[in-house]
Amino acid sequence: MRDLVTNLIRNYDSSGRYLDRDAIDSLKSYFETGTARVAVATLINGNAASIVKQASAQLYEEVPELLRPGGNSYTTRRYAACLRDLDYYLRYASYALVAGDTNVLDERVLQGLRETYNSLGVPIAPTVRGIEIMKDMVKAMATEAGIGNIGFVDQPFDHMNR
Ligand code: CYC
Repeated sequence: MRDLVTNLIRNYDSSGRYLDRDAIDSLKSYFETGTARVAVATLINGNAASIVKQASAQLYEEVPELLRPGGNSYTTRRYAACLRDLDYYLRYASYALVAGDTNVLDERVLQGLRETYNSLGVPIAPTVRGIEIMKDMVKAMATEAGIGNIGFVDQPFDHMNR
């Protein structure tokens, strides 16, 4: 697991360089957004259950066949697995937001996931849509809470949806 600062120091150290202009700029923008990152993580923590619930409701409204016989969320077991997956994506997105780095997502979430989904027949497109709905909800909540400059919120969600 790496955050923006450790990742940057590790890169500069491996080539024995002092922090240059690029490094300083990137550190500056990270620290400038630090308080807002923590504020967004706090918003997510306090509203995770309702974000997952509303996002899944919207997803199933948009793609109702998921819930019908033959759909990948049909049966309570699969329905529950889908809510759990959305919750994983949201929780790990909150870690990556604070870290300012997507490495935690690669290591803990995305590794091998496509293969798992393919082998279980979990459809990727609605999963991507679910993550996008959660992103939009988090951004709307952050804006409503008066957290300015929330451009950094996109990064972890978009990274999972690559
Ligand atoms: C299953 N989701 C799984 C499985 C894994 C993950 C490993 C297979 C094992 C299991 O059923 O628990 C995902 N596990 C993760 C992730 C992590 C992890 C991300 C990192 C922390 O440890 N089905 C739909 C929706 C979508 C969905 C589109 C939700 C958005 O229709 C998800 N994932 C879904 C479903 C299953 C699943 C239904 C069960 C599939 C099955 O067993 O048939």
